Amino acid sequence: MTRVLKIGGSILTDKSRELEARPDEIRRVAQEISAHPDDVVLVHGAGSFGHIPAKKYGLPQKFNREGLRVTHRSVARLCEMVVEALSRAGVESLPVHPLSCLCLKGGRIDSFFMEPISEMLKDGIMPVLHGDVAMDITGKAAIVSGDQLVSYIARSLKAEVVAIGSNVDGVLFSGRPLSRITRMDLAQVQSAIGGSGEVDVTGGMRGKLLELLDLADLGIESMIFNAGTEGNIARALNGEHIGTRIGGRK
Ligand code: IP8
Repeated sequence: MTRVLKIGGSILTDKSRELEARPDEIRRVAQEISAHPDDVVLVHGAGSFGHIPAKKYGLPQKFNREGLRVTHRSVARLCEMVVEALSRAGVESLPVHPLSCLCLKGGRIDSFFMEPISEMLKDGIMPVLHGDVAMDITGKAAIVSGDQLVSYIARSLKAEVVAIGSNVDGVLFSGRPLSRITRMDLAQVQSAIGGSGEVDVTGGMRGKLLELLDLADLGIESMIFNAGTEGNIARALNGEHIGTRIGGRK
């Protein structure tokens, strides 16, 4: 059973301070993942390691070579912390940097060399990807969000569990998490669904939802849940329904 799990940068970092990791949370997340480590592709958000430098250098609107280097190296450092924490929790994982294995076209993934990911899974290694900067064949360079990665990887591996862990209880409507949302509900709830409260260059909750609705159009259900609540990550990996389900039938 292939599972694609994303842990938001708001869990792993303090999104209001550049390069401010939350080591205790990184450790807890790694511990929870270690309860169900098989066939999991892990994607993590960039948090303050990506969004703050990206904003500072005007990415993705402005092409800036230094900005690309600084932002990539910064998110790669966060990825290293996650891999290290997984290793301490007894999970063998390897970093897979999107910048080095995919190309965008107009901000969307156009080609993605996925073989290393499939081979790692076959060999019992958890691939760890992250939101990153990436080269774009139409616009020099852009940003690929962890949410877009989740959607692409889930589609390509025909994942059975697809879960995005954020710092809220799901897609909130009038302050409460919706139990399920389909494309038919979008018009009704769209205006109530926000971006992110913090610096966020990839669209916050709205961005997540649109990626996952595209996946639902292909018949792959997913969920958005609160990864800050202890036990939820293990539950999500176990296939339990928590937070908001995206797609499927009412
Ligand atoms: O945190 C953003 O990825 P996300 C990537 O998954 C960068 O939206 C570099 C800001």
